[in-house]
Amino acid sequence: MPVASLLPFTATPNRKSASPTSFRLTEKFILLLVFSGFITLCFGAIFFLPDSSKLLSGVFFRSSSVEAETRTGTVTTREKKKNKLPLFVGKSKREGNLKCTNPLEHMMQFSWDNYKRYAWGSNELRPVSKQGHSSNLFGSLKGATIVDALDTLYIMEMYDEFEAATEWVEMNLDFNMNAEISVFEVNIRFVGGLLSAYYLSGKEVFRRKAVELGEKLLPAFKTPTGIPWALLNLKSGIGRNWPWASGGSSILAEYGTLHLEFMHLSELSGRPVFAEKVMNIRKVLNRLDKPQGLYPNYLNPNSGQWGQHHVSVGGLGDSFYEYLLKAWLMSDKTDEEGKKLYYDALQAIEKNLIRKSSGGLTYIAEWKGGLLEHKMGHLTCFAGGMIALGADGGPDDKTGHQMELAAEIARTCHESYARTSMKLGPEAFRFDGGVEAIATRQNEKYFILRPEVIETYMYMWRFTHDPKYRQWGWEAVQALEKYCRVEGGYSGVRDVYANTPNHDDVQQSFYLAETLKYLYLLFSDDDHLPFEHWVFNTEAHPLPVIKKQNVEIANHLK
Ligand code: DMJ
Repeated sequence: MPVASLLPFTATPNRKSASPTSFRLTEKFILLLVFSGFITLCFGAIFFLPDSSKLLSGVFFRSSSVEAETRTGTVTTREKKKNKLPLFVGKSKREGNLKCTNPLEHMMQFSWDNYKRYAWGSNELRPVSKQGHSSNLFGSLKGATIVDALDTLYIMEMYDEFEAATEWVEMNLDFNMNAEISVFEVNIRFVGGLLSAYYLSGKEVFRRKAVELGEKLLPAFKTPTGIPWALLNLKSGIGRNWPWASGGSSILAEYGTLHLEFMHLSELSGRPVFAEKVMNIRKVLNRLDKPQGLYPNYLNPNSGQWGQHHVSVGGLGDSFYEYLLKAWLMSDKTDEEGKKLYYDALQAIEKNLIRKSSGGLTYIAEWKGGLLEHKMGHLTCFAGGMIALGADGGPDDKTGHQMELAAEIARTCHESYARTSMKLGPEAFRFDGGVEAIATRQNEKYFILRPEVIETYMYMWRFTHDPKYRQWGWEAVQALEKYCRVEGGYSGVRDVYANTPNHDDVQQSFYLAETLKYLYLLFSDDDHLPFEHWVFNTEAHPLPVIKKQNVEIANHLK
């Protein structure tokens, strides 16, 4: 409807008798009034917006020039076009009725509210059937989503929700139970989540609970070699390994992903035992021969010998490599051994596992007794971020080369999303039988809200400020909204190549801990949890760098 037709006098008989000039003046006056009212409203809205929403109007989604020191030199770039990302319309208590809301906060709010409504205290939410869900990873431990989400709530300034979660931890989080748990999963989600919540909020309850849980995990290390069991009964202290693991072995990505949390447990408790346990794992590994410089996924905790020679930078191997690099970074670059182990391992991975497809896509294959399986897992996609994070510390000035490699892996992982109907990536994709970056087996076509691809976009954005990483992140947001959002939360899907989603009915706790947090950070300023001060554990829980001077002071006081 034209504006003029809204004006009350347009149909009055007087209009006909008045001179054209006087009419134009009256119309102009009323139009002026309408416009000035509109402008006043807009300014008012900006003043009353919460800070995080103001970010959206130019800072959160940068639309101005970006000055940055990137891995390829100091550059001043202007983002090519104004970021025209759509805004959500939300009505949460923080948002009021304003249209400008942060979409990631909105998604977090939706995931959290539904978990709270239908599954409060359970480990995870079933968003379709609207009830609680628990996998056997946590035994009868409770509240995985609450503990995993604590820091994301805090970082997104959802303080009321953070308080409710804190109260639940104080009143209900109990480790004194006859529960057989996965040491790795409980460490990365519960210990990691509690440590981050402590460092962000300073609330003593989180420190206390983290140390208490750390102590409960110590019996897992009672093996002839000190390589921990995968599973542990928290009450009896009896451990064992996964029945499916080669020759009763422990798994590289499990026993190799305790280091960051255990170093912090020693920091916070003043008890060296935690650090000693993880440093001993290094010693055992250092004594072993590595085939082609690679680390097999299976290691027998009784004999200290490798099991099957399977090597992977995805499932069963992934976060072991991540923690070598991050151990060095988290030690304020004093852990020289961690540094050497990481760069040596990366060199062996490049030589033996990294390949380029005929279509020009770089991928990381799996290695089975010397033979390559040309398959890359969604889990492996975290490696783009890891290689970018380590790019400027390696020997022989390889920064440029490693940044290129990281960018190529990010591109391949983006392709694995782009080549599906839903624009979400499959669990594993292949580079054989005439396909590239596509899942060919039905049981590899699912997407369970995993974070690794977005994690890599976030690191790549921080180091390059190439706007394509935000664009790719935004594509993922749109796909999540379209295919994974259901009435009661967000759900995984069984086949990303189908046209309509078949939901798996699980809202994984890492969706709140990692996927939404990395998306939020992808669209935040670089000084939000800056990398000089924070290292993310493998569940995206930020842990502070232990500063050199503190270590020196502590040593001096001994
Ligand atoms: C998370 O629990 C962690 O990122 C872990 O290292 C690997 N798998 C999931 C998410 O995909």
